[in-house]
This record gives sequence, C-alpha cells and structure tokens, in this order.
Amino acid sequence: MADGVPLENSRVKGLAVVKPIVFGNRSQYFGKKRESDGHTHWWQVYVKPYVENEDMSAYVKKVHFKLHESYANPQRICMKPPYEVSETGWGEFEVIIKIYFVDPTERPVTLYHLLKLFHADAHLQPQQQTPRKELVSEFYDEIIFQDPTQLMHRMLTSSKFLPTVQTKHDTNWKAKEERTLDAISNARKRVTEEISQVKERLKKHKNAIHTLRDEISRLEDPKTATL
Ligand code: SLL
Repeated sequence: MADGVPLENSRVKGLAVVKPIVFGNRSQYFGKKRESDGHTHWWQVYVKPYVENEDMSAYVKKVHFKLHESYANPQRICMKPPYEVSETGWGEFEVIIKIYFVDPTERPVTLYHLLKLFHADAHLQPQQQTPRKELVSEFYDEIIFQDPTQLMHRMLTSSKFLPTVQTKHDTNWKAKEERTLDAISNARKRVTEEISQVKERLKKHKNAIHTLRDEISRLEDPKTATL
C-alpha cells in the first residue's frame, strides 16, 4: 500500500509501454451487384497486433466497432481475439473502433477508420483498371501506456501468444518504414535548402535596407544634402 492505494493500482512512474498495432479493412468485390439487397462487396474491419500472434487479450478487455447507421445492429462487440467484423455492403463509411483495456483506470483508445471498398481507378473503363484482387487499407499505430499500474504493467509485459497462426501481414511494414524514413529525410533536406535560400534573400534585403537608410540619412543631413 502506498498512500492507501493497493499495490496493484499503484503506478510505475516514468515507464511507457508501447504496443504496436495494425488496424484497417480488407474488401472484395462480388463482381456484380447482389439482387437481393444491392450489396456489392464483402469486407472485414479489424485491429490486430503488429507482433504476429501476440495475444492482445492479455491487456485488451474488448473492442467495439461502430458501423454505419444503415446496418441493422451497428454496434459490434468483440470480447476476444480476433478483433474483427466481417460484413457485406455497398458503401464506404467511417468505422469507429474503441479499444477497452483490462485495467479499468486505463482510458479506452478510439481509432477512426475509413472503410475502403473501391479501388482508386474504379472510375476508369474496366479494361483500363488493374485486375481486381482483394483490397487492403490498413494502418500502423502505437498504443502508449504511460505510467501503467502494476497490474497493467504485468499484463502488458506478459507476452502471451495465441496458439493459432495469424496470417502474415498484408503490408510489408519494414519496407513501408524505410520508404517513410526516406521521404522524411528528403523532405528535411528540401526544407533545410529552402530555409537557407530564404535566409540568403533576407540578408540581401537587409543589406538593401541599410544602403537605403544610409542614403536617406545622407540626403536628410543638411551638411551633405545638396538641394
Ligand atoms: C455512402 N455515406 O453513401 C456512405 C454511406 C453506407 C453503407 C454508406 C449498408 C448495407 C445494408 C451499407 O452498405 N451501408 O443495407 O445492410 O456511400
């Protein structure tokens, strides 16, 4: 007990545990509009650990997926992994994903995902489109637990793994990380160059101001001014 707080609930100060996750959706076009309900796609929205097969239920209590109001029961709840919802439909919309943690003092984390069904070239003639395979729109993110409670800390570091094999990531995250870091370093170079160009221009303008000021005071000085 510290200050009357049970040990389990006391916080590990100065510690941050990072949990990398992947969330998003996959979808597949039926090939035509379904007669019965007008649906055109199968889709699945999900949250999964970046570390393949990590058992998130060690620290995740449940995940809520809030679908579009046009679905009969838009609030879908997953109490255990896999945290995913499979559906069919005809339109894209924003899915609200709320992750609740085993530790009730830990605030739930909310993610927003734009469900993607259509390929970017869907407006083109069919023969100009790339062949249709499954579409994946997913993102990498990190949940950071700052000063977790003793209890949560244990759950976060228990590194439990699921017996079933999670399929490999659709996205090559390592390659994406390299591309992103490259893009950042190029952007940084460009910005540094631009800053030095602007500084150079500023210097020139400052010099021009000085020259003009000198000129003005020379002209205003009765001793040097020539009428
Ligand atoms: C749109 N703003 O107009 C979006 C809404 C909603 C998609 C898309 C429902 C399926 C069903 C469905 O696909 N909703 O009727 O069960 O594009």
